[in-house]
Amino acid sequence: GTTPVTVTVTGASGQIAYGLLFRIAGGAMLGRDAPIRLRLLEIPAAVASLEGVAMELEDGAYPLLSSIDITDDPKVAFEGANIALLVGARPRTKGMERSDLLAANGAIFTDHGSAINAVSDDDVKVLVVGNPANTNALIAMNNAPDVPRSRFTALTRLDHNRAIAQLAKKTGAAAADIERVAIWGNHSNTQYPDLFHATVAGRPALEVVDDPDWLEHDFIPTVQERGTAIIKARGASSAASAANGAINHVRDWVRGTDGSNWVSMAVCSDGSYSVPEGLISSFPVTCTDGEYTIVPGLDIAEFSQQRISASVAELEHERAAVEELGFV
Ligand code: NAX
Repeated sequence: GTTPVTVTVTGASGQIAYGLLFRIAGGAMLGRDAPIRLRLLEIPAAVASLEGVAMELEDGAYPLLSSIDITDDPKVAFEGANIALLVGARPRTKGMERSDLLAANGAIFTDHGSAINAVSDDDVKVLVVGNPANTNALIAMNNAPDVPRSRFTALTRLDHNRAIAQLAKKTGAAAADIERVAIWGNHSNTQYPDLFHATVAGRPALEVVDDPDWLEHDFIPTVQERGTAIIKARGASSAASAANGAINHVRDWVRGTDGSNWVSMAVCSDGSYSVPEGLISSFPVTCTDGEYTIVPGLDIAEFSQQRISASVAELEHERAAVEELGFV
């Protein structure tokens, strides 16, 4: 179509956004036939820096980029949004307790959820990247009562891609030959990266690998702790890879997943796999016509069930904490 798609990005002068915006403008997220209107949100102190990012976006002379608006007002930023990428969040700083972090982010995502409810387009799709991503999405969702709950998602696609990369490395296969990896639970180090249904060039991954010790003591902790390993090596948290995961997530949600494959998205649970209804938890999903479906009917081994339950228990604790603070 020729009507521009309105894409809102929060935290737009941050490092993930810097890996995201130029690729969105180039068509990597919505395709080379979709003109884009960017609406970029920052806190007042970062607006000057955001003006510089907007200048660089202009300097790309992107054929698809029809306009760029920058603002520090959520009601302006989310106006008419079709796609909303909630990247901005309050990081944990020295001396901050966990409850301080939840409180600071609770205020942000309450505010952004109600702005989405008030001014976004009826078809808005929301992806929360800012941490704690699942619980921030839960807060935004609960503060947007007029938006269907299915429109609120959180990013676990980076974790999913990390799992594919580790399996590819172990087996010598190409990433493209790997299908049906899944991430369950929270985007945190309790997440469960699941290879029980994965295939490598059509063969069961765990048969190809044939190394239970690797699965339990190498693969799972490597994927769970990958974010920390990046911080150690780079002196900064994952940025370009997170941006890539976000682009993959929205692209597949809007344009559909491929054939027999699935992807991982944190979405509002309908009670599938005993994940309490209403939690934003990661599942394997397929996407068609702009809607995702949790992959039904998978056999979950006891090994997997224990790990899924542990991560879901963490999500329930987070929900209880933000309920107590009055955010949901
Ligand atoms: P940066 O600190 O570089 O950028 C965040 C930006 O958000 C800052 O420019 C800040 O001014 C802005 N911001 C803060 N509050 C805001 C508000 N109320 N409205 C609008 N903007 C606001 O962090 P970056 O590295 O870009 O990471 C962004 C978030 O992604 C963090 O919460 C980070 O923890 C999270 N991540 C999530 C990942 C995932 O897979 N779900 C992986 C990467 C990353 O750790």
